[in-house]
Amino acid sequence: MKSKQRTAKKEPFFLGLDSSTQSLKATLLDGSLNILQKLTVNFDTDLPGFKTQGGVHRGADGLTVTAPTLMWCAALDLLLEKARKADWPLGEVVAISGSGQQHGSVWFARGGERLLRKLDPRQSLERHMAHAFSFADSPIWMDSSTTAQCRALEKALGGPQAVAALTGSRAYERFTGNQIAKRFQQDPKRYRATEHISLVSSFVASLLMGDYAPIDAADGAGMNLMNIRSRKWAGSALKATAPGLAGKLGSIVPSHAAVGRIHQWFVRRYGFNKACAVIAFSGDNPNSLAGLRLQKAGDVAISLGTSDTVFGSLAQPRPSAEEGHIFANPVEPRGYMALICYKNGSLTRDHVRDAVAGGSWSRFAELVEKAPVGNNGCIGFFIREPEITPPILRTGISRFDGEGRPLDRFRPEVEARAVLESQFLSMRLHGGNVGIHPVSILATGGASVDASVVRVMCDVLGVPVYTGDQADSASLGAAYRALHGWHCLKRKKFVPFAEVMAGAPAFHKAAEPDKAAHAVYTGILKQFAALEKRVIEGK
Ligand code: XUL
Repeated sequence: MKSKQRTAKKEPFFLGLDSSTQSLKATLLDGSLNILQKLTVNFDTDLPGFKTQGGVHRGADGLTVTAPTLMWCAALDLLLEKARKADWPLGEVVAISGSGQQHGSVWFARGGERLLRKLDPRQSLERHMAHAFSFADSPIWMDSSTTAQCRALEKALGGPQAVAALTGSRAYERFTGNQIAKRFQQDPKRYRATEHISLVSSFVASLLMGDYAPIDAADGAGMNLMNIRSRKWAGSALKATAPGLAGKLGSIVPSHAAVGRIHQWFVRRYGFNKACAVIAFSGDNPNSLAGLRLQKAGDVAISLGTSDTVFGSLAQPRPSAEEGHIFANPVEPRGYMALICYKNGSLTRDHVRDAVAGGSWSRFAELVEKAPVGNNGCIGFFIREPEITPPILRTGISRFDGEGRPLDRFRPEVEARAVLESQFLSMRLHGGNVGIHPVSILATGGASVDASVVRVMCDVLGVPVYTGDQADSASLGAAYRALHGWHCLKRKKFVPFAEVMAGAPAFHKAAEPDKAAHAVYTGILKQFAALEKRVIEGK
């Protein structure tokens, strides 16, 4: 830390927190967008008393997954303790924002608000909040125990597409509303004794400000309860979920809103400045969008990992019951973001690479080069894992020749090219279906360093591809949003995110599309969609 320089300039600092599944992280940023320091509390190893594995407890039914809420209180204390020991300039932090794993919920008992307001600096957060909750465990995004409640919501609102059109996604097991419906049905008495329900994001903000923090629109979109267009609670969804819910959820605010000032507890214990603003916390995916600076409609990231994820900003969403999610955009109050996820990502690409190229990426790239762009119309569907985009439950590889006739196998070079073309054609097709029309792509994740992967991605999608992994993008995005919210607060109006990000380091351009190759893929897309339909239907 350049402490001399700091004292001379009195530079403002910004703090981004990320309460994720396995850890609580912090990123310290200065006003010139430099990342100064990072810190992590790992739940399993730093807080072993809570006996979590990967930050969670799994139920005996194999479907229920929760986390102990008090662990998150203890983690915040420990993280700030580490920051103080590391001499972070907490007194000069002018704004804090944060990220929370999406969909998880925190259940406050009656009297919760009073406890928050009277946080006692002589006590740890864990001790002070020991009796604050009506349920000691928070259901989180890995929980898949609410299928019955999902079907009931869809039935009440007129089917999956109607739920998607209203809330941005069809009913999903992990979405908070369905988790709330389950708890109400299983334990109506405790539900009624619940004063307030927060998301993980708004919960951490509530601790910091010592009051119930509102839910922000971007994370609120992951509940199946918010009208995705008006960004207000959808009355029909609330009614179908549980009685008296509006009063337990509080209001929804834009993600850049300042929701309060830091509570005395943090001033007294850790030396924060009492003027430090708390900017609305949001979900991890919206924060990653901010961390990767996908700020204009058409800015898209493709993360190539165990699963592949496509997400980005868009102006005109097309919510779909079959594909992905539409959330409110965290940095553009009228905008949207979309997210689609594929189960078949790197493991599937690696499987084909192993089969045709003996495990070597360079040999695989040579094979891809050998086959013509568009593979003479040969198309394959590589379903190693049951796929969610689109839903294809039956695993296996389906191959077709240029006339749409099934084939048992492709030549190695055709097979190598087919797996890449198929994955990116699918992103073009299904991304387009929900309104993702890329203007530029940021490729991240392990496979984004492979030249043949980037080449095919670039030509199929037809826009420049940039690379540059941004580690801890959710925590960094939270720090960026703290800075953004602070500028909006200071100037008493919405300031475009791009304006405050102007000095951020540029990403590296890795590929420009080849127009002729892109035209070949445009010509194939219809046939790809028709064959995919056959694979889904098992014909
Ligand atoms: C998104 C989702 C996960 C969680 C945890 O819908 O369930 O990405 O946000 O990371």
